[in-house]
Parts: sequence; C-alpha cells; structure tokens
Amino acid sequence: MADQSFKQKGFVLWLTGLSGAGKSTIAEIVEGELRSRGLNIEILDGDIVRKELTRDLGFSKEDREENIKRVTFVAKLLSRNQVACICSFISPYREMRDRIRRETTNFIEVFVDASLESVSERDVKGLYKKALSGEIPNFTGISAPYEVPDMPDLHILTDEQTPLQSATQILEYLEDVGLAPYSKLF
Ligand code: ADX
Repeated sequence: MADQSFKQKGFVLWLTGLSGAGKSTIAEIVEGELRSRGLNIEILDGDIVRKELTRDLGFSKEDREENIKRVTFVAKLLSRNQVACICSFISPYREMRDRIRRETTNFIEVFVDASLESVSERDVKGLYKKALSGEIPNFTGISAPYEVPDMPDLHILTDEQTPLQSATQILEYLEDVGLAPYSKLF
C-alpha cells in the first residue's frame, strides 16, 4: 500500500561498478518496488543510454566523461522535478562521480562491488573474453581502469548476496534517509 502522506523528493541513485556486477538487475528491482510505492521514477542505464542518447560515443576516458556529463544533465532535470532517478553506469573515474555529487541534489553513490574474477568468469555478455583477447580495447577492469569509490553512501557486495538482497539494502537506506516511504519489504 502506498503511503499517501509521503511527499516525494527527487534524488539521483547512482550505481557504479564493473560491467556485469549486477547494476541493471538491482536497478530494475528497486525501480519496480519504488513505483509500486507510488513514486515517479526513471532509470537511466548505460546499455540503453548508449543506444539512444550517446550513440556517438566510445569508451576512451574523454568519451566516458561526455557520456556521464549528458546523463548528469538529464538526471539533474528529472531530480529537480521530484522524480526519482536511478542511474546505472560503470562511471569508472572518481573525479567524474564527485562532479555528479556536486552538480545534483540528493545524490547517493552506490558501489555495486563484484570481483573482477567473478564478473569475468560469469561473463554474461561475452565481453570479458573479447576484452582479454584484445578484440575490445579500453575495457574496464581489463585494459581500462576502475577507480573504486572511497566513501560510497552504500557498498553492495554482489558476490555475496542475491540481487533481491542488494535491492533491499538500497530500499532500506532510502527509507532511512526519508527518500522512500516505508513499506513492508517484498
Ligand atoms: S561508462 O564507463 O561510460 O560509464 P557505460 O556504463 O555507459 O560505461 O557502458 C558500459 C557498457 O558498455 C558495459 O556494460 C558493456 O556492455 C558495454 N561496453 C562496450 N565496450 C566497453 C568497454 N570498452 N568498457 C566497458 N564497457 C563496455
């Protein structure tokens, strides 16, 4: 049951982590749950945004910065209009994530942490194999850096928990800071 007295505030829930760490899956669970609690919500996800909004960009440091810059612009517009915005991007550079924090209100950095061993072993999209053989250059974790967040608002260990448990950790945090109405979880 949605809490009718809850007044929605905009926020930017930013999921950062390696490709295949579970960002998109967790984002979708959180989205579904918040929508069912009556929040207006949008997801901006790397794989989709790169087809629709940043198709012209690749994976050099400059292109990733431009990718994140455009996404931040959209997230800013949404969140300042009380929309909950879930952003799911590798966003590998600390400096770029710090910039988003400075430019948006209610920014929550979530480190979706999976070991390189586990993501490259699972290799859901078959990209790690290609990156290791050199077929894909500049691949995060293999031939391009991932700068681990120093002080994320939330640190999620996806090697040790299910996507549902990770989503629950995020939902409890959002409830605690007053950005989501309380509800019986799942
Ligand atoms: S970011 O670095 O600019 O934040 P983003 O999250 O948008 O990256 O896109 C990452 C997705 O692009 C990955 O999940 C993967 O499917 C795909 N991809 C293709 N090439 C690369 C690459 N060189 N490095 C990382 N991801 C890549």
